[in-house]
Amino acid sequence: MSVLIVLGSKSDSPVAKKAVDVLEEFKVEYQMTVASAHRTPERVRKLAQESKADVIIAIAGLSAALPGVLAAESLKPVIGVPVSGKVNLDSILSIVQMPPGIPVGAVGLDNGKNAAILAVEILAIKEPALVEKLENYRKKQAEAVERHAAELSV
Ligand code: RP5
Repeated sequence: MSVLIVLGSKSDSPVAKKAVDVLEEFKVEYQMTVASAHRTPERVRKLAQESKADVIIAIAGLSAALPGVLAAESLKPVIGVPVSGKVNLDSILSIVQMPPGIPVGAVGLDNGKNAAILAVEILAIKEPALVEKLENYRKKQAEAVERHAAELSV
């Protein structure tokens, strides 16, 4: 089981790093590449049609067509990550406002981390070992909040 991460541009790397960190923590296999819906439409089409990955994470800014085009060309679930820029709503709306029939699961601005966690949750449907890792992940997160509460509460 694996995840394909597609960046619309090399400049989206800091957001991709957040997704990669999570996938590595969960020891989930992934492939990563750059392909642009506008600058290299054929490359995007080929990737969508030929990828053996189970879930696709597509990271793009500006008029972020990449997640939608990957979703149009593939039956795999696509998670779109809008990248921030001068006008933050551009990429969010491009990803959220897909026409009915071709869905893209959207996470928050620059939130590569949530995209990867959601991808792991999708893979966990067929992979019980990942369910256990997700439970531990949530437990550690909750423990951190308890620690912070103990530190800061008055
Ligand atoms: C989008 O345009 C990319 O996903 C990136 O977020 C943005 C800017 O691209 P570059 O000009 O930095 O290559 O297609």
